[in-house]
Amino acid sequence: MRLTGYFMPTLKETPSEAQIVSHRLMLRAGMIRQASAGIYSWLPLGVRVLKNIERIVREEQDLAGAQEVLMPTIQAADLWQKSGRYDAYGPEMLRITDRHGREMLYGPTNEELITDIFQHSVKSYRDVPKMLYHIQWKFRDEVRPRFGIMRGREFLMKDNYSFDLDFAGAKKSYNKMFVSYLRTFARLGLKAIPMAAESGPIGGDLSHEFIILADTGESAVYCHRDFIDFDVLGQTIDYDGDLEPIVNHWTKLYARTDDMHDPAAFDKQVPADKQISNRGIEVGHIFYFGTKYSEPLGAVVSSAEGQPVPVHMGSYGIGVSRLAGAIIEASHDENGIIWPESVAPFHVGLINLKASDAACAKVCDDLYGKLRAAGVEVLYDDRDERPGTKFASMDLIGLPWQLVVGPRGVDKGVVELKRRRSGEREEISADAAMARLTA
Ligand code: 5CA
Repeated sequence: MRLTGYFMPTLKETPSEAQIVSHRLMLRAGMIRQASAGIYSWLPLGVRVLKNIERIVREEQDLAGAQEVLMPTIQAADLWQKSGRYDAYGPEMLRITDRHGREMLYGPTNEELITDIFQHSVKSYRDVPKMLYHIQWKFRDEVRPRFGIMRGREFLMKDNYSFDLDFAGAKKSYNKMFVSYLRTFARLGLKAIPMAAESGPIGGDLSHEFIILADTGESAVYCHRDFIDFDVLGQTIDYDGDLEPIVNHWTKLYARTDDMHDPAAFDKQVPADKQISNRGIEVGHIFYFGTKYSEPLGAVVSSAEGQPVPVHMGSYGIGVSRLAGAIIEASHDENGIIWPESVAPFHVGLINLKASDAACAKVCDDLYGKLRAAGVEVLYDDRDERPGTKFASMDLIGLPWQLVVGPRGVDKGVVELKRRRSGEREEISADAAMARLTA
């Protein structure tokens, strides 16, 4: 992509309405624009990041055996009346009336709808277990939408739902998602810590929140330092095997948010030099809630003995749009965003320091063509701007690599390759740079 033709409306000034760094940087980098309170438009750079996050979330859901569906954003009220949540959800639910006077709502979550889909088509114990997920926009009329897309009213969520014959089966599904979440967040460049949680309006009795440490987080968290030091991607996971030992390993280590925190237990279970108390951002939340929805909505299968049994369910959410902000909170410096490779909107930013110089333009055009031909995503700053402006925008948007071409280098037959994260620079030949970037 050439920057001269790209829609990336960056801001020089720090927007005064933004209180936290990720919100400021997302606005300044031209990733999002507010449409109304807690509701955002995603601009090209933001969409690229969102799609990358979605892709990783989807790959890991599929790997764990979940199947993708797509449910609508607008739901009829009747299922929610059956489950009892139509009233219980209160003013956070956006209620809509259609032209026939029918009560509808913009889904804040999908337990009712997925349970209804399931109960229509599944009758036998042979049809379970199943895990069905979608990635869809949600609406919650939050009292205090804030921090940009971090606590929005409209937001993108991955929500997965599991159906099993009994608790033992449901626990296996829960374990799959538990492990899958560790992997998903690690691939997004995050250390997300599973914390024992209360299940709130979703209901149920087994629940973990996945929380990343960040000073601007909304929850206070207390945990064992071992969570920070682990490498979950180093190990291959057999989702058909027994995941209980892995899950137990993590759930026995102390990790609690403030509402569940027990200072005496914390001191007893975690040596002082291993104690972490910080703030954190919730990026995922998993629940086992048994037959809470299957009973009222009639999701019943016949057991091997021919008895009708309501299925045991769980639901598993990831805040896909929130993650864009959470990743920035976890990875930035005073000059801007530092994207992990896996979600970066482009792999490399190509900077022509002197757009009016024919030799520079030739080297840049040539590199641009070769990089694209090799399948490397490249944003080419071909604008007629001062070098300082170009460096500043490239640092702001945080692509992993910067490839800088200037008249002095071109004379010597070299370009400069800079790593955004470390600031490390190298003068190398254009061919060597190509080799590096396509490796
Ligand atoms: N049905 C269950 C799980 S599928 C559920 O709705 N869980 S939740 O309420 O915990 O939401 C799942 C995830 O969505 C949260 O962990 C959080 O990362 C994200 N999320 C929740 N509310 C918002 C919001 N207002 N703005 C952005 N992300 C949100």
